[in-house]
Amino acid sequence: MNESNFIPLRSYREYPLQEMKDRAQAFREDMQRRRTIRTFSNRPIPRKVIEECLRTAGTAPNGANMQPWHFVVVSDQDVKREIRAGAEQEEREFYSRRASEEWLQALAPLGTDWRKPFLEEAPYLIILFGLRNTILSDGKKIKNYYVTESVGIAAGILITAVHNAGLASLTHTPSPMAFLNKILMRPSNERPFLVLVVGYPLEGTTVPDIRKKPLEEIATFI
Ligand code: IYR
Repeated sequence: MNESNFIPLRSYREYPLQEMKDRAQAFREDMQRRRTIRTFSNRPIPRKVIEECLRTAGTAPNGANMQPWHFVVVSDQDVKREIRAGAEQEEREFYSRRASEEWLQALAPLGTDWRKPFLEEAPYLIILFGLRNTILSDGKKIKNYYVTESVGIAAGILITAVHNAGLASLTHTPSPMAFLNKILMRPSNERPFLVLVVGYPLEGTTVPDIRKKPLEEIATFI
């Protein structure tokens, strides 16, 4: 029934302690440069770069290795326009009716509103879907576990990979997102998780002057 096949771990690499510290610090410094942007240049990006970033995202640890995700990469201008129209329709509702006063206040420092021109301007939109179930090769349908956690981890790795390649991104979550299934013709067992907008920053891009919490605030060592 449950066949497992174990092979020796060959890919693991241990670093000397000093190198371990240096690498941890260097990576932290590089990640600290990452900023979410909302104004993108339309400069093209080689598809190969996006493919590599998606392969990297696909390495994410996940529930029972079912890899319950699907990435739809949109560069077609007409599809981008449709996605923008769908997102703006939902966002108009969000900003004028759905969001509470408290939520709008929390968003105020980010300067966001219902307009989403970046959905047409950026060269790539990557839509992450979580697969609620998987169809096995024998046609059997099985339920996936930890889908949200799995796709969330894959999203984090994708964002990191995109940054590492020297590109910028925006994590966009129009809500609700069912319009994405329709436009992208994805089946109902696939639930949109987020839209990752990827590209070069537009010249003169500004970002809100906000900080990350210090370590003492986000971590406890016991
Ligand atoms: N989805 C909306 C609102 C929004 C919500 C959160 I929480 C943000 O961090 C940013 C935006 C929008 O995209 O404008």
